[in-house]
Amino acid sequence: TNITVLAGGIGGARFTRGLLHHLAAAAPDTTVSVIVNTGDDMWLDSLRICPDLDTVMYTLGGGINEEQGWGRSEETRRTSAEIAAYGRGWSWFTLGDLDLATHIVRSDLLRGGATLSEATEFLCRRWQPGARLLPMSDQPVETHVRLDAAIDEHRAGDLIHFEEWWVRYRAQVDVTEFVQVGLEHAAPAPGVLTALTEADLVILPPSNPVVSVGTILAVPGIREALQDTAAPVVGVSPIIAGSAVRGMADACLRTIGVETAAEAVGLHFGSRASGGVLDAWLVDETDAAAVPVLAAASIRSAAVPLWMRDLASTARIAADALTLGRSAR
Ligand code: GDP
Ligand code: FO1
Ligand code: CA
Repeated sequence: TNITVLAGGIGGARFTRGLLHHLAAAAPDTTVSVIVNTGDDMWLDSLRICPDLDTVMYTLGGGINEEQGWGRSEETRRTSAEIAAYGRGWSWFTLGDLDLATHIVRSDLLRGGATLSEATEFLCRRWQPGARLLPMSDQPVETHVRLDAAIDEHRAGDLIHFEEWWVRYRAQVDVTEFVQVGLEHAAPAPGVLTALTEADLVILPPSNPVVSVGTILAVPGIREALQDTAAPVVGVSPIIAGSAVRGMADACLRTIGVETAAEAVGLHFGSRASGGVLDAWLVDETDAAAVPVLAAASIRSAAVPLWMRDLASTARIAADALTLGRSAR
C-alpha cells in the first residue's frame, strides 16, 4: 500500500510521525511518501534554509527540538553569537550550531549542482525518517506577503519574505496577499506526481491550509494530479473549535478571507466532486456540528479528538483518518 501526505512543518511532521507509528503495528508493508512545502525556503547569506523539510526530517528522524517544534535537540548557539560579534548574522532568525551543519551540507550540495531533491535524499540517508521525503519542487518557490502598512525599513505595498513576517513580526502586522515568487517557473519535483497518481490514499495532515498545503497545491500540476488520482483524498483539520491550536494560521486565513473554523477550511479545500481536492475531512469532536454541513457539500466527515498530545493520540488520529478516507470512495 502507498500513502502520500502533503505536509508543512510541525503539524505535518507530527501527524506523519503518528501515522508511521500506527502503520508499524497495523500495516508494516505500507510505503509513505511526504510531499513537503518548500515555499518557506530562503537564502540567508550563503545558506539555503528549508524549514519544513528540516522539521519533517528531524521529527521523523529523532533529531527535533520537541519543545520548540523546529530545529535540533540539544542545540547550542555559539556560532551565531560569534557571527554576531563580527556585527553580522541574522537578527530575527536563529540558526543553532547543529542546525547550521545541516545548512552548510545542503548549501554545499546545491552549489555543487545537486537538485533540492538530491540534497534532501542525501541528508535523509543520515536521518532515516522512515518515509520518502519529496520537496514539492526543485525550483525555488518562495512565499512572500504584501504589507498593508509601512514598518521598519519596509513601505506599504512591499513584498517581504513569509519567514520575516512570521518570525520577525509574529504575523502581527496586516498583509493583503500571499505571493509565491517563482511559481510560474516551478514544476513538481521528480516523484511528486507519481506519488499522487499511484497512491492508494492521499492525506492532507493538519498543516497550515494557506502557506503549507495551499502552496503545495499551487505548484502547477499538483492540484490537477490530486483531482485526477483514483485514491481517496482525506484531510485532517488544523483548526479546532475556531482556533489555530498552535501558531498564527488564523492570520493567514484572515488574509485570504476564510473563517478560522474547521468547516470553513474544509469547504475552502472543497469536494473533488465540485472541483476541489477533498473526498473527506476529519474534524475535532468539538466541531461535530460541521459534519452534516460538509456532507451536504459532498465531503464525508467525522468528528474525533484531533489534539496531537503525544505519539499514541497522534497515531489514533492517523488511524481515524485512514478509516474515514477509505470509506469515502
Ligand atoms: P509549520 O510549517 O511549522 O507552521 O507547520 P504546518 O503547516 O505543518 O502545521 C501548522 C498547523 O498545525 C498549525 O497552523 C495548526 O493549525 C496545526 N496544528 C498544530 N498542532 C495541532 C494539533 O495538535 N492538532 C491539530 N488538529 N492541528 C494542529
Ligand atoms: N521559527 C521562529 O519562530 N524563530 C526562529 O528563529 C526560527 C528559526 C528556524 C531555523 C530553522 C528552521 O528550520 C526553522 C526555524 N523556525 C524559526 C521555524 C519556522 O521557520 C517557522 O515556524 C515555519 O516555517 C512557519 O511555517
Ligand atoms: Ca512552514
